[in-house]
Amino acid sequence: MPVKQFISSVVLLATASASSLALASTIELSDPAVRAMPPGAPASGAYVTLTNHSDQERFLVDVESDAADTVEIHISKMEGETMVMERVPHIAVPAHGQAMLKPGGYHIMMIGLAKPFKVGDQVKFTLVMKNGERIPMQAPVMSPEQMASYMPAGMSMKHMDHSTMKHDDMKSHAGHEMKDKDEHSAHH
Ligand SMILES: [Cu+2]
Repeated sequence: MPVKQFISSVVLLATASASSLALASTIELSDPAVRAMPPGAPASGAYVTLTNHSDQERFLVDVESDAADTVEIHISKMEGETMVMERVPHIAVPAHGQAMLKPGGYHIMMIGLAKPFKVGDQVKFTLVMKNGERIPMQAPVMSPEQMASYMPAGMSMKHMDHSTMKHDDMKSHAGHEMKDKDEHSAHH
């Protein structure tokens, strides 16, 4: 690269980083969660919301963790009456948009757990993007009750499953969970 051009790109870079701290990572993670499983359970799932602050579509292509032998990106979907899971090659995060990994949809599948996940434990992951970026993530292990009401921020009812049965189910769970949480915090 000619020196002059090199200098101008350095200046550009410096300007960009001054105006935006997000230069290092344009992907923001929120609401990380790992599902607690009973001892002996062979697998569990992890969830997170990725927000893309850049003008380019980004792709989550891999997830690494020492907490399980195998970590894969999956999607859950209905096949007739049955919920099935499938491995996917990537999850797209649209420019200035979000990708939500959540129960019943995209998730991080952990198979062969190194040790049982206890509620409150923190599990470490590395999210690998298609452009080579590696994003560290730490996710708390959540109880079944917490998972029942787990809903990523910014997710509204209209984004959810449109079957009315599911809606009613979710609502009643959410209501129960509120009470459960209050009881929990009173005990602790
Ligand atoms: Cu799965």
